Amino acid sequence: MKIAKVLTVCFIACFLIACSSCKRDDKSAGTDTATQEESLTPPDYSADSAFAFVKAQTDCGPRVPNTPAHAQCAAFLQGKLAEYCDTVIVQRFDATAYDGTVLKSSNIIGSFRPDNPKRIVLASHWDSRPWANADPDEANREKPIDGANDGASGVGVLLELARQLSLKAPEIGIDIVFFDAEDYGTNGQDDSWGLGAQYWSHNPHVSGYRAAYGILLDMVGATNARFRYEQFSSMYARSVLTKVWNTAYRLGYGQVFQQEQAHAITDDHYYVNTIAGIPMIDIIHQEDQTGTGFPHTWHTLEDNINHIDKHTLAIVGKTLLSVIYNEK
Ligand code: AHN
Ligand code: ZN
Repeated sequence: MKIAKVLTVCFIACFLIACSSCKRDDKSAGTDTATQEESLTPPDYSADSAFAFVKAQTDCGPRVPNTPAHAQCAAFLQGKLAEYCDTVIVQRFDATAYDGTVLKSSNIIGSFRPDNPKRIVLASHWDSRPWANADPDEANREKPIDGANDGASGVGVLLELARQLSLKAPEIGIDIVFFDAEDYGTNGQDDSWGLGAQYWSHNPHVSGYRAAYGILLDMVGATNARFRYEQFSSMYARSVLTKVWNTAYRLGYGQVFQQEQAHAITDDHYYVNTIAGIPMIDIIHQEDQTGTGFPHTWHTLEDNINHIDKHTLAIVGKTLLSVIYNEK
C-alpha cells in the first residue's frame, strides 16, 4: 500500500516536471513570429475619445490648404497638443503643388520628454484632399473630401494617445508630427504627395533631430480595416514592422494586423526614410478588391465620419501605446 502511494506520487511528480519542461522548450524554441510569445494586457485607451477627436476634425469641414476650415483645424490641433504634450512647435512653410499652387502649410509637432535622446516619432497627415476624384459620381469629382479616414483617423488616434501619455508619462521621448500637404498629389507624379513630410525631412523641427524609429498612420479608422506589411516599410524598417505586428498579435489583434506582404505606397514615411534617414513604417489600410488599392471610400465623398469605426481606432491606439510603454 505504502509503496504504491510512493510510486503514485513519484509518477505524478515526474509527469509534472516533464510537462513544465515541455512548456519551457516551447518558449525557448525562439522564432521571431509572434505566435509563441506571451500575451499582453492592453493599456488604457478610450475608443470614444479617439472617435470624438476624429469628428472634431471633420466638423471643421474639408481641411484643404488655403481655406478657413484648414486654419480652424490647425488651431484645434495646436491647442490639443499644447494641452497634452510638454512642448509644441508649429512649422509654417509654403509648399508648391504640382500644379503651381502655393499651399500655405503647417506641420504641427507635439513632444514628450523633449530632452531624452532615446525617441520615437509618430506621424499622420492632417490635411484632406481637395478633390473626390475617385468618386463613382462624376459630378462629385471636383469637390473636396472630409477625409475622415484619409487624414483625420490617424490624427484622432494620436490625439487620444497624447492624452493617455499626459496621464502616464512614457520613459522614452515621443514626438507626434501632424504633416500638412500630403494629399494634394496627382497620379503618376510620386513626389507630388507628402509635401509636408518632404519639408520636415529636410528641415526637422529641432536641428540635428534623431529618432530610433518612426510609425506613420494612414487610413486607420475603417470598419473591417486590415493592415499588412507595406513594401517600403519592409525595405527600410523591417524590425519596426516585426515589433509592431508582434505587439498587435500579443494583444489579440492578429486579424487586423495581418502578417502578410502588401504593395509599396509613396506616403509620408517614404520621405522620412529616404531624406531624414529615420526608419519609419506605414500602418496603412490597403485593399486588393477595390481597383484603387485602398478602401472603397478612398478619395470619394463617402470618406466621412459615417464610415469610421471606433474599435479600429482603439486597436491601433492600444498597439502603439503598448509599443511605447515597452520601450526603455
Ligand atoms: C500615391 O497614391 C502615390 N500615394 C498615396 C498616398 C496617400 C494619399 N495616402 C493617402 N492619400
Ligand atoms: Zn488621400
